[in-house]
Amino acid sequence: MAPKDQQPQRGVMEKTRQKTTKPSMYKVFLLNDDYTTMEFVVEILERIFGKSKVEATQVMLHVHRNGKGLAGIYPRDIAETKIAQVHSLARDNGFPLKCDMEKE
Ligand code: TYC
Repeated sequence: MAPKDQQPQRGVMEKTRQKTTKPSMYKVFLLNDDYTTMEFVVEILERIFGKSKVEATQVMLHVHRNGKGLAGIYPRDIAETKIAQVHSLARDNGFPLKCDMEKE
């Protein structure tokens, strides 16, 4: 038998292990179109994405001018739910507003 100080230690956790993993995050983008009103897009950004009126207006104008803009960054299931809410509200109001998501 090897001397005690050369034997492997048993039952001792040497390092604390990270048990949790961070969820992958997804960017949700609003897409421009020619028919959805600016007011409706601002309302969506306030109601669904929690933006202030000022922020919502800035994002809406960015989308209007550049074709696409960031509405928020969320874990996958929350991003998917927000997109479904936007599409449903847009459809109900007769607007073709679309959004999509992309892994961060
Ligand atoms: N381009 C639209 C208009 O001129 C406004 C708009 C902005 C539509 C952002 C969609 O995601 C959008 N009425």
